[in-house]
Amino acid sequence: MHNLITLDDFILQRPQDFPYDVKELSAILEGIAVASKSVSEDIRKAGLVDHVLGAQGNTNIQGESQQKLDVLADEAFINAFSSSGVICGIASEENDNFVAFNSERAAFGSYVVLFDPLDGSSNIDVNVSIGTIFSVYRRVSPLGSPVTLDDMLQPGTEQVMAGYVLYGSSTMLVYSSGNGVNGFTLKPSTGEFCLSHANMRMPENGRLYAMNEGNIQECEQGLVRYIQYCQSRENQTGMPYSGRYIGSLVADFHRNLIKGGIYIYPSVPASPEGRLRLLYECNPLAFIAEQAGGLATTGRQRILDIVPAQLHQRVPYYVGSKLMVEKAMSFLG
Ligand code: AHM
Ligand code: MG
Repeated sequence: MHNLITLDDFILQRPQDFPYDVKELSAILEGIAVASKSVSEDIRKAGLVDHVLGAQGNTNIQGESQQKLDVLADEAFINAFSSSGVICGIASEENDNFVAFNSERAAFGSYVVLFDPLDGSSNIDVNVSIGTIFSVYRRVSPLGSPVTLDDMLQPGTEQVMAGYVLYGSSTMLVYSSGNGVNGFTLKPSTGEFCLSHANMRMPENGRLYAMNEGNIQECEQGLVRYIQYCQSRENQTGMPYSGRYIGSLVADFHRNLIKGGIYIYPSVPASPEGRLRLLYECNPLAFIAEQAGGLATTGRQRILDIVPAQLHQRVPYYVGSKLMVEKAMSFLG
């Protein structure tokens, strides 16, 4: 292992990758790195200590049972963001409302961060990969004033940075500030994220599809026919595609980013708008997908063009290799 480039060095070597002050970008990523290392450590010792595994005993605003680790991760990221000096407020999947940071320094911060502190909660207790997803915007309210809901409800096209941390067999941070996608692996011996996946590109086509097929009989006919197409010899490979569903969006997305594939969470009767949240999950991964040459849509509309109406809004989600998403959309009509 020679000449590893750390995340800090990488940012400073490429100021042109960020349209605003690169020191601000650095401060935000530093917060993400610090919080994700602490979450990663908690995950690695889950099962050995009492405070990590299991349910917290609360439900979040979406009626989902919160896991202890959801809450620990939420607190770790909020602490890191509130002390960054450049972030004036956040919204998180685990909090009912957005949070304004009240210190004088934070009030003059130019950015808001929207995030899912721990995605794939149902996988926490069974030692399967989980992740953190984040999305960064410039505030639209005046500097020095309290952050507003309008700062949070911006379309995904306004993101200035987005990314995710995958707590997998290694811990990885993948982000884009609008000039390509780069991935960093946490080096356990030094505790630093080091460049491991430079200029990530999503293959234009693939032969992996990921969806919860337990729902297939309840899905619209176009999607049923697309899944049949994936399973047939009629597709471009002449062989059935492979189904791969981890049930952790970050892990399913990351695999498809590297190998090519499509991830689908459609409208189903129990969740007519799908399950995934536009602001915390769909927009940031759509930004990464597009920056890597992929596509993200509701099946009918580009995700990044949606003007959000609510913090916890959900949307159907088709994301992955460009030709696969286009093909799926052609079945939906
Ligand atoms: P979460 O943020 O509460 O963990 O929910 C999002 C997760 C995704 O990671 C995953 O792809 C999906 O929900 C799984 O849902 P299902 O169990 O319905 O397949
Ligand atoms: Mg989630």
